[in-house]
Amino acid sequence: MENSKPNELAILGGTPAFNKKLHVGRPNIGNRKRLFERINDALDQRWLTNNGPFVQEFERRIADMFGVIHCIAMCNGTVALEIAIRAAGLTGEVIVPSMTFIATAHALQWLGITPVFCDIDPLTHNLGPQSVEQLITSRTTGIIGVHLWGRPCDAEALGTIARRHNLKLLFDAAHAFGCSYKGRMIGNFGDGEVFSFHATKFFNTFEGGAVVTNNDELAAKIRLMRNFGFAGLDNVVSVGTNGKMSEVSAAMGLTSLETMEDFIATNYRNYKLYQNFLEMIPGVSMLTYNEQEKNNYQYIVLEINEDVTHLNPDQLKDILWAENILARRYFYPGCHRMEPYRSLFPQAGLLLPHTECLVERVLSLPTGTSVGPEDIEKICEIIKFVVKHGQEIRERLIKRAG
Ligand code: T4K
Repeated sequence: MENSKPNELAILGGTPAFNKKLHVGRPNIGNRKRLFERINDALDQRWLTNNGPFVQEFERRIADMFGVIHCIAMCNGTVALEIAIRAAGLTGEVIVPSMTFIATAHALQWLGITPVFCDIDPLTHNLGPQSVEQLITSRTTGIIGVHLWGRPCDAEALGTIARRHNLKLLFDAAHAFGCSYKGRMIGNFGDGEVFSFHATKFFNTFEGGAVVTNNDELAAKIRLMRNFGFAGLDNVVSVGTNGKMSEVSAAMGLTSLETMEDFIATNYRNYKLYQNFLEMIPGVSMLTYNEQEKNNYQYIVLEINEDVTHLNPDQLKDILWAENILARRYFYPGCHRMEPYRSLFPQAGLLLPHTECLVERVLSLPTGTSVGPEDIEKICEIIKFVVKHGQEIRERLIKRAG
């Protein structure tokens, strides 16, 4: 784009750079033949759900892979969170970040528990342990850390705080499947951790999720809750819900496991390419992963410094969308600024300065197996060009708006 002019941008009347839409979270698909074989098998066996053979195999494989005792597969990550929260006995108030997908807060609210929003560390984007401790009251029963973007929380510090105050500690590990913290796989921390296998995650089961834990008692409770509290055919021993994973989802999960390392390798390749092409663009910094740990590299996250780029993430997003690059503002505007929390806790933002600042700066870019090296080079060239001409483009966008 060396000799291009701003009016060649699609948002200013030019032709979009891409014919196909590039999504954040386009599903990775494993070996179709193996998937269809498994689905055929399930159909032949006429066993479609309720702790079927594929679900059991899927659970065993995950537990073995991460060195965790129990894996309980679920229909999705949100229900897995709700069940884990209820089984862990959380009530009253639970401390969570606001910088997360809305499901983390909703799972609590759904159960009549008050989510108390805690600020993040601006460097890690995860719960700041000190801020957590300041929010503990006599009503607090637990902490839910979120390993945002797959980068682990400071599980050690949070564990110390939880023990000191006799609180339960859960982790929303929706982004952190296949990641490690201090050399140990995510899944082994706190009282339990929750994965999401939604279609948009690098590893998917169409819809799906799981709770993993090393606590036998908690696992037993979760298994009961997943299936209405049934302990035998006609024997219901406690309240439960329907959190069961279907055999089709487990078949997809088992098939995805076979190519999971390839998915990660592609994400890593993309991550390094983005890093290479985006470095030196003033005002744009890319979130990095600690390469000493295991990472899934599924999110490419930019932090935009508007003072330098002259364009805010929203304007940049609109410019990219016009080119068919469907960048996302995950997790704008923060849970505390969404309903019902905005109305319930109108002052929450006062305690969340880092969250409020960060949600105004971040932008996620497309990656995964449907994004190739040439796509990334082109995306980065556009970003470079847009930032170079930021002031002029901003003025033209403002003029155009009215
Ligand atoms: N905790 C955290 C921290 C989470 O991030 C999530 C989920 C959860 C808990 C809850 O887990 P689940 O109950 O979902 O298992 C997505 C996902 O719906 C959600 O799973 C995910 N986090 C969140 C970060 O992103 P959106 O708002 O991006 O919308 P969605 O699903 O319509 O799709 C996004 C883009 O992906 C679209 O532009 C199109 C593309 N797409 C989507 C689907 C579903 C495809 O190309 N193919 C597809 O099949 O929420």
